[in-house]
Amino acid sequence: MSLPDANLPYSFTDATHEVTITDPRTPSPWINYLSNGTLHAFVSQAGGGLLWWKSAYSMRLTRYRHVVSPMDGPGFYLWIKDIDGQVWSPSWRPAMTELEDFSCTHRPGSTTFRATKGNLTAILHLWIADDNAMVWELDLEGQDSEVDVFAMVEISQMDWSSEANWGYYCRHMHQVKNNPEVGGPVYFSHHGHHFRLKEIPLMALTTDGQFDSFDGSRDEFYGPYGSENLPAALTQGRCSNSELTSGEPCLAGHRRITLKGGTGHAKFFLHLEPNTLADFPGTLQAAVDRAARLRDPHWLASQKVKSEEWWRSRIEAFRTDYPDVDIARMANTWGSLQCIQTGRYSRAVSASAPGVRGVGFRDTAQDMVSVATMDPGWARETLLLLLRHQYQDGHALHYLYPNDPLPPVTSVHCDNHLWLPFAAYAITAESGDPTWLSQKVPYYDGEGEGVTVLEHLRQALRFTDGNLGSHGLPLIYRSDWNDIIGKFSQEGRGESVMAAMQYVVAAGKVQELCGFVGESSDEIEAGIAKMRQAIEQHCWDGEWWIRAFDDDGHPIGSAKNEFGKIWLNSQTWSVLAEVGTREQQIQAMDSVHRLLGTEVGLRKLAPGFATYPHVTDAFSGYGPGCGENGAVFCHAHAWAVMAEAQLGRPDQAWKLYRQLVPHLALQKVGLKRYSSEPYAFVSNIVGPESIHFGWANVSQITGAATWMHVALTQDLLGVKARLGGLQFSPVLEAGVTGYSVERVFRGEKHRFTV
Ligand code: IFM
Repeated sequence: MSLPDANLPYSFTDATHEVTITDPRTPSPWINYLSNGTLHAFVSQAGGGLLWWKSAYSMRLTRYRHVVSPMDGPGFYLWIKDIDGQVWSPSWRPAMTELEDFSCTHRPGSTTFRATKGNLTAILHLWIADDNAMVWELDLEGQDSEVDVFAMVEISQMDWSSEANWGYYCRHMHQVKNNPEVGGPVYFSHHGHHFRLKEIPLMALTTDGQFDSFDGSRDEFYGPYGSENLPAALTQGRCSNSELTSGEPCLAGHRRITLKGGTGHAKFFLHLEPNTLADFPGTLQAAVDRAARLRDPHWLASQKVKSEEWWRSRIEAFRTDYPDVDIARMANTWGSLQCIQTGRYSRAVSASAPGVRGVGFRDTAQDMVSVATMDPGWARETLLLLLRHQYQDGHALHYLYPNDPLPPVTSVHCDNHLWLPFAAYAITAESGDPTWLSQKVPYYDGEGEGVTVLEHLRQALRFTDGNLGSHGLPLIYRSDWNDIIGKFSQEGRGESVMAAMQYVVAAGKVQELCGFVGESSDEIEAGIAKMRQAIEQHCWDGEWWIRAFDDDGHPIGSAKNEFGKIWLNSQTWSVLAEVGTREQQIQAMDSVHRLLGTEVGLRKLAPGFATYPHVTDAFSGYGPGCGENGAVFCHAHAWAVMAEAQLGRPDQAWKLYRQLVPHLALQKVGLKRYSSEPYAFVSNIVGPESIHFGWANVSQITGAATWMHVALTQDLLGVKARLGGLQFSPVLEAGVTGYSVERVFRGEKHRFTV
């Protein structure tokens, strides 16, 4: 590990929830998400990014090439040709001209670039309006002169997979035409291979003035062998006014801006109209109307207020003045912001993930635990959606595609359904309203109106009760929370200790909910007692809990094993489930620190399986120290923070929380090696068994977001929503003499002070 970076290329402004990046050459794209709930984008510190509508799988509006080199493009491109003929971009890319000054500021819901070249400063502000538009606001400051500005996006074929498979044919199905009434180039596709053909939106690029030239053909804009750094349009000083009926589309618009009194301004709107095929003339008219609305400065200002208020009200539902700035920053801004992103996108879309993955059942159920604290209505609607994907026998789908007519992933996992009670409890506690528990929801394979929410939860427990192995523990099926655990149960007899412990916690929550509405829970109590006994009787290994039994009843996660002797989750969950004696729980957690601890967090297991890969084992692709096989797994690490807090060991708990704070971890590892954003948790950090130890990867889209935020705000800072009201039980660390928390709960702001 290298020494802390003295000159980090970023800084935080906590009062306004901002991070400002001052060097665009970050080791990987450092992104921000922009959204109005249906139109979404991510944008990197260098202007790379993707715009999509509802589904990042099927409705990708602009193009982004994930995980290719050179990285991070295309995106929301803007070039300036100044009075001296210099070509540059306020986001540095795509021109990549050296800038005298550069910054990119990400904040909830918007990103601002500020760059200076010579006498000219450009400020480009990107956000998404409720009115189905991505808004680019450009302000120029400098001497009075004329400046040529070019805004451009490459258009995708909407569906990630069919673009890859059929793009070379379907390129003949695009059209871009200039439409003076709309006020710019308009794109439409009759993409025959698209499975949502009828919904393909029409897209337009318009502006608050008039375009001097435009392009609809990407290849005309760049020119043959032209580069993103210096497109032909920039060399020419204007676009070619190309329209397109076949080829690679873009929406490009050029304006000559006159700076008067030292300032110049332009706005660009990238907007869409859904369901174009259903009524083409009507859709075109809608685009004309929308463009007119967006050009109205009062309308646009009201849209901006609306957007800012949406983000502010959720982010500021929790505030603390905790004396450690790194902690307060995570609690007040970045923790909750990332929970909103994971709540929205499950684990599907980021600069490295193309969005094809759908909504993970277990992932989203967990994400709703944190979303509930900011927006219980959203969490409730999402949970109802998940319940509609639970089978009558109690188990649930693994992945669903609520935004796409795609077949769901139906593999059976022993944990998916067991996450439902966690979200249901959080939602009920947050609202204090028991009535929704009696709402009827159909089963995925059922008929009629279905059963109540509470009955769905009971049925989830019954599935586990009815599917136990020879030690009385849940049969693993395809996996438990841990994707690779199924490798030990390929003949279907393996059992999961983690799922057993998770069951105990989940059942406890359902039991409380039953009490809340006056229903009996004797059946649940019996189930808990039986499971607890099975764990205590069969799963203690001497110094820690085993993790599973394989098909032949051999323990996995035992000192007797050569690889994977100890696994993190069965130790942490023994504490969360309160199984075994307190001495056993403490001994298990002490073993965790001794055998799984690294400078940057806890490994999921150790030692990593050096037997990988093995041809008969479909799950064994990870090298030791990587991914599921012994990396620091941040999602699982969060449960260790909670476990230590619940054990009443503040020093351990706070140390573990701080280890993963991205800004602190990055400094410890070194910027280049760590690579990911200093303001978002990652899924995993490569462990010490690998030469890449310290590389933080799969950023943004991780269950660590929810659980690290829960660990901090609820288990450490101590504000927990319970069915009976708010509970304040802080876990104080040495040296901290006091702090306050403000928490919006059931419509009122509450203040707690230590
Ligand atoms: O729990 C899973 C999750 O569903 C997908 N990513 C990895 C996690 C751990 O295996």
